[in-house]
Amino acid sequence: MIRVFSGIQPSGIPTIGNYLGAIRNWVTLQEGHECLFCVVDLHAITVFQAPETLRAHTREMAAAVLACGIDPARSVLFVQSQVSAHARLAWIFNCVARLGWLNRMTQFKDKAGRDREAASSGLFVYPNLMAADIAAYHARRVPVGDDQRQHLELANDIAEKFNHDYGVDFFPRIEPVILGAAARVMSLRDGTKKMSKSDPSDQSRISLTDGADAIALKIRRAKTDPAPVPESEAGLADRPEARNLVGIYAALAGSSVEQVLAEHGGRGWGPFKEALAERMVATLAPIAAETRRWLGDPGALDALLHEGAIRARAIADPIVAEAERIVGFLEHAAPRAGFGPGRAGNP
Ligand code: AQP
Repeated sequence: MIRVFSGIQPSGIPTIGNYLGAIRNWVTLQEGHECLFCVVDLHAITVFQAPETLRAHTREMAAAVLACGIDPARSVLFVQSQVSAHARLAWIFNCVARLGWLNRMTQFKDKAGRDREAASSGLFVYPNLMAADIAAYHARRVPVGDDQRQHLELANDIAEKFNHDYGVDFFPRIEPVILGAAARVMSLRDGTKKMSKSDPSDQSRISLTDGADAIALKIRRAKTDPAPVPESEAGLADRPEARNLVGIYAALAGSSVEQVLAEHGGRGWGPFKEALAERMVATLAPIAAETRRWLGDPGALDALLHEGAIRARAIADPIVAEAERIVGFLEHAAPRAGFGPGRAGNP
């Protein structure tokens, strides 16, 4: 079975962008693939997170992913910091990737903003950690939103350079899986900017836990232009906000943009937004209820994540140990009897 890996940062409550661009495709890929899904907290701290908030968001993200339909009996769901192989391989990849490659990454430029000198060095090498996340499992398919395409190209460059520098054929090429009409959902306030869970404006996004009233209000206030809903796709040219709302509708309805425009074209945005909000509530209400149910039992959630980390380690540890051997590191010592935290004088 082909192995699939994907991750999501616990940097806030997941948005409808995360759902339509990534998580919904994860659910489909469970059929016929061996899947690993990871809450990537090491990535989240590339931008400061208050510790208690990070812990809460990590559980909320895991609960939301389960609520969306990830089945822990079929897929491995775990938290990145609980599997040390990610950080070990990321260091090796920091030494393989070239600064020039990282300088071309548009996400760093977007996230660092104008004051790049103040960004963390972790944010700059974020793509190397992402490459390590995937390579540590020899995963071949990675379902992501369109915004991650550039990082996945870089991950292939890193794997290829590792293989070339060390004269091996160890890390396989990976294939991005970018699916659907809403592979890039844009902000409700600015159709040229990606919808993000960490955007300072709550009005810019629909969160998976938003209730019916909040959804209706945010959609009603979503930016549009004065022209009505167009009757064909050509009428969406140079209208980023209109394209975004129609794209979200199509993704939720499981239809094409042309079909949506055939149904709604020529009408005003008022009735269109009402229909869009209705579809969104129908999709998100069961997800929000199931997320709350998981969050009501944090013990069960933590146990499920620990079990996931054990299963993930069983795959990643031998692969990363082999990468370390290829690089020239000495083998890890097996634990010796009598040594360990229980004995005075030993760490
Ligand atoms: N707006 C989006 N449209 C479609 N897909 C999206 N994804 C994110 N935003 C959109 C996809 O969701 C997956 C998880 O993303 P992530 O949490 O690892 O990081 P991100 O891409 O930086 O997502 P956010 O929501 O913008 O997080 P913050 O605010 O923390 O930066 C990825 O597959 C991504 O493509």
